[in-house]
Amino acid sequence: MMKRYNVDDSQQPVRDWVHEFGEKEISKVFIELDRRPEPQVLPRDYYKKIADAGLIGYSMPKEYGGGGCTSLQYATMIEELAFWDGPTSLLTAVPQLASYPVFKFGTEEQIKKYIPKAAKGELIPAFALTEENAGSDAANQSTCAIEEGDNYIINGKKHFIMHGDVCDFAVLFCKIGNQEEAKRPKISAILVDADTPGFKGETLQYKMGMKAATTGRIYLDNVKVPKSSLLGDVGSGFKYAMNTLDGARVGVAAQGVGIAQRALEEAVKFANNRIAFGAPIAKLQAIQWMIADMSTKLEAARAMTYKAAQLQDKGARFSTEAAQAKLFASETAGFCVDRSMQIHSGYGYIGEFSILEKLYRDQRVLEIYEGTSEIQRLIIGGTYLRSL
Ligand code: COS
Repeated sequence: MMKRYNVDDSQQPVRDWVHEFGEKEISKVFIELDRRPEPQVLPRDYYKKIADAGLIGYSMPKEYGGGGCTSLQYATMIEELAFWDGPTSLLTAVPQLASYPVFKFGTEEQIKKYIPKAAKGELIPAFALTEENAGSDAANQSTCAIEEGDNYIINGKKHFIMHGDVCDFAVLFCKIGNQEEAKRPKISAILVDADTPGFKGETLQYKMGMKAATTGRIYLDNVKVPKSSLLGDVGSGFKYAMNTLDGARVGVAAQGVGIAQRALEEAVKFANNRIAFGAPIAKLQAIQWMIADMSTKLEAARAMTYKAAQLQDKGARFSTEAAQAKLFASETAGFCVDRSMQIHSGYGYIGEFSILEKLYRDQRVLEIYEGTSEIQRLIIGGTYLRSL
């Protein structure tokens, strides 16, 4: 394993912890999990193992059973998990992303109900924002809650929801009241238990990569929840969602760094061992340049990821830095996996010989989920254009 750059002393213990878990647990199962036939099923025993190791509750508050880590430590954990296996990092990140609005904006009662069990892996949360026509345009929500006495009656459909098929509860973003007159509906967040009548999850099939962490669709058909399930204030849901996504984007950036690191290490090992023209291909300048470009981009992505995490830890607004880190690190993962595959050539393209083919499929979504690269550019461009 190559030595990693740390910006402070809190990171190395996290790397060592994940490395031990990776060697002991992830390395045994990650190929098998990727190659299971459809339909994908959440590997519940494995999920529990990850939770028991403290990885799922790591960013949740200590007083509610979590690890109370900093954003920098969280990014380091996700990076190292993604080095071992992208889907395992995603299985770990999704519950933390989905729990964040609960412990950040929820009441004491709501936090107590959900967070300790989510941290232990006993309740699986989902962050239900995206709809068929509300992906990049996240505010364009159709799902609607209507007030009826002390309850909300919710109807709608959510789409591309990580763990939406298997969740025990969802942080559901929707309009309250029809708001037909409004140009932009005011979005709210409501906590919905998955065993409420009318709530149905479904697994999306034939996903390209990141298979062990399942993606779903949620149908809401006259789902009745008490008004006490409202999270925070009516109409503040969009800001809660955007705030949550800022942190989630640091996590995706960290996944990019981890996958890029793995691609680089696989390339170096291969280049030093593969003999062509009578010597290891590492002796060829064409290969050396690829390694140089991969490692340079990787280190830049790493520095940007830690910068965004450190800003989050300081309590500063970090939306732009998170978008920059996510954009650059996800594109870097794509670049490094592609170059590593080129170095491996046929040994990269065919999964019998290396994990490059799997890395290729796993990394592709980094430029899509938690806001596409185009959305990140829109956020970044907007900030700079408003800055003078
Ligand atoms: N944190 C806190 N508040 C934020 C915010 C953030 N990161 N981003 C925006 N807001 C606030 C704005 O300040 C604004 O508030 P006011 O109305 O009080 O001024 C409000 O939210 C609306 O912001 P904006 O006008 O910028 O929203 P837009 O609808 O134009 O779009 C984008 C914003 C495109 C950036 C947003 O819709 C987005 O991120 N889309 C991608 C969603 C996504 O990542 N989906 C992936 C899957 S979800 S798991």
